[in-house]
Amino acid sequence: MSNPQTTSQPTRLDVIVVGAGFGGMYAVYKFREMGYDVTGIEAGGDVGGVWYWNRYPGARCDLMSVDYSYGFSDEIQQEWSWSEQFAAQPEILAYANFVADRLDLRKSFRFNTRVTSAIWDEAGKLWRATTDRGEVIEAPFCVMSTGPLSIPKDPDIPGLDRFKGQLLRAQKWPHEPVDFAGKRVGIIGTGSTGIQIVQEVGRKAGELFVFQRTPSWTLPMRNHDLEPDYIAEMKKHYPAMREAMRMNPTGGTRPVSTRPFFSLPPSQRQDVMEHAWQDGGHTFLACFSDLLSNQEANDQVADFVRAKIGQIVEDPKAAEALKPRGYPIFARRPCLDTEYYETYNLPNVHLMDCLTDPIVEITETGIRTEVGETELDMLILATGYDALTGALLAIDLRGRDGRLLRDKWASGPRSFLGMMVEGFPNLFATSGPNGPAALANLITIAENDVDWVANLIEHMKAEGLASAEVTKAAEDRWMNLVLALAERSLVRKAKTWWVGSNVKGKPEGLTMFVGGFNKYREHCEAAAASGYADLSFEKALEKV
Ligand code: NA7
Repeated sequence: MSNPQTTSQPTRLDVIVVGAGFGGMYAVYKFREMGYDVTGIEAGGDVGGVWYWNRYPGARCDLMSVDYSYGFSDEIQQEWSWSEQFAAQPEILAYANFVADRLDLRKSFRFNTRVTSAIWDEAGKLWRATTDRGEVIEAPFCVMSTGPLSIPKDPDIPGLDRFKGQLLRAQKWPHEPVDFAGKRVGIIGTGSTGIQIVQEVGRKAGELFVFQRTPSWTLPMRNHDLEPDYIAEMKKHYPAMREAMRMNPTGGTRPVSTRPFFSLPPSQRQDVMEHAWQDGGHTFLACFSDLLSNQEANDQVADFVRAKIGQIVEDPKAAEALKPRGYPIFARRPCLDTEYYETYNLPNVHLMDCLTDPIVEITETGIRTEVGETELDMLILATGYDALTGALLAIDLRGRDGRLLRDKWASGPRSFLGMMVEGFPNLFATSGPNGPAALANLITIAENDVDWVANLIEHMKAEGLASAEVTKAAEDRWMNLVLALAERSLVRKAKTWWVGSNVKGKPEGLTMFVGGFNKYREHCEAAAASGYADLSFEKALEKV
């Protein structure tokens, strides 16, 4: 690989990979192992993707650590041992670094470099990517592993740039420790990120003011250390476990129930819900099959969880404000917490209910709501992301005939399997917006997608094909399926980043594949088994 200086001559590769999160890391490894000249381009300073940036206190994955890890290398899964059931960000980042060291990945990446444009050259049958360092890189294949959560979104509140105190963004957290002791800290946002921060910072700050607009559903995580015996057992059975994950709608090991809620008598339902609450994690979803399709069943679980909130939070007014209403439980990403609700029983933690007293502006010294101003030394933004499509659309991506992806997706993302877009030959996305994306284990999806793309490229090489493009008919067929399944899911009923409603002007709609990872994988396999009948190919002048 030539050096990463600005050059006037384009660098020629076989494959460009964008992103050094878990998808991009595996993609670079896979293509390198296959003998291709591949380089990964990453805006961050090192590997890890979202886990490189999200260093806020309390950052933790809400998937079990043994699930949220690579299965492609038995050496790696045997050598690495997780310390907790749900790993914290430092351990996940350490894992990403371990993998990068173990596979010597960094030599194939350019860090601190952002791809600003990628343009299909029809004559050369290649992608020409430009970076913010002025480099031009050409390759027949371009793989976007840009991640569903990589473009932070500031709140649209006037005055943000006026604040004279310390402003902290959860998604771009400083690498140095932040001291909250004795400080008046405000936080805007109570999604998964805000909840993780509140339960941590509430115990450290002088005063914590939580500006909550929509209360989230959150369930006890019940995290714990992993015992050596458990880890040894896992390692013994990793191959079977990974196979089970591939068969599972979540892409993880948690079993999925086949028992509808109302198939049990009321007292047994109550017992099962109590067990799920005590067990922690996403056990509710392992207990009932229809919580995302049967509104009545969903309502009963929602009532159960609201009652729990009322039992934990001592101040009745705060308890009421913390109870989510008006949208189904699990239709927003269900958060997992550790004594989040208990945090509101601390005398220094104050819930600021923005539904009854909306934020008007951010001032030099704090936050002004309709009722008055709260003075702050520090303000934390946990206001989410321009998710799923944000990172792809941030790049000036032009396909055949100069067609812009932004134009094609003006009414929402459309693709085949979340991986290929009609009009954009040889461009691939891993964990793309029309696959299972946020609804299943992203590492399982990324491995599936990278393998699928790798197999396609091998097929093209064997057949002497220069370009592959999904047909419009196949893309339409996939999107019809995605949208028909979405129509039946309660997930579309909440206003969230899952449906794009958190970003002003973004087209709204549930465009993820809600049929489960296992079904998604079957569709991917069928597409390959058909000899890629959904794609049109062009012959190569010379083999790649
Ligand atoms: P989320 O889940 O999108 O949460 C963002 C939060 O920020 C949410 O509570 C929003 O309230 C709040 N927000 C955004 N803008 C405003 C304004 N202007 N005023 C008040 N509150 C605001 O992002 P997270 O980072 O927490 O989680 C993203 C994913 O990461 C999560 O689902 C997991 O998969 C991991 P709103 O709901 O819009 O009323």
